[in-house]
Amino acid sequence: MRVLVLNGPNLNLLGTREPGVYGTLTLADLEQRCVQEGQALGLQVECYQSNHEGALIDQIHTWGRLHREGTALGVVFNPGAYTHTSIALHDAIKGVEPLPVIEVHLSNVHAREAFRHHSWIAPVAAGSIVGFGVDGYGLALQALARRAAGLRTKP
Ligand code: CA2
Repeated sequence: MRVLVLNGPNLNLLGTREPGVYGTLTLADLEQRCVQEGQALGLQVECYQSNHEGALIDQIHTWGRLHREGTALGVVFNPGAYTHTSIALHDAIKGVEPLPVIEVHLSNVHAREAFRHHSWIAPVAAGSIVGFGVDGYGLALQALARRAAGLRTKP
């Protein structure tokens, strides 16, 4: 089954600045790890990054259709700063329910500036994983694989 790892604005700069906050791995390293961890879980991971809100919305719509057709499991999504501003992304995710979208943040947004504490994505996400760096993406892939296998522990 296909899974999309979707990264939003400025995440193409990973590994070049702010290593204390975001780590030293580049986006290419992160994506390679996701593909490998996906393989171990039996998932076909595809990766996409954009600095443009509309391009991210288009991906959500496409993967909503693939999920309806039964070929896609879900999306692991780090919306970057759009997390805190984008009602359009909130609406896009709501518009393709029941596509499971797992929100991931490298940093612990709740331990940072107040403007990072609110997420427009969290209320429409299947769940959120924050503060575990690149490991968070692997945890999200595991969560999708477990859902697919019917192993999810219900809240
Ligand atoms: O912690 C995360 O993953 C964030 O989504 C990262 C966003 C930030 O706006 C969110 O509040 C939390 C920022 C991504 C920018 O990444 C950079 C990486 C290296 C150098 C500069 C920016």
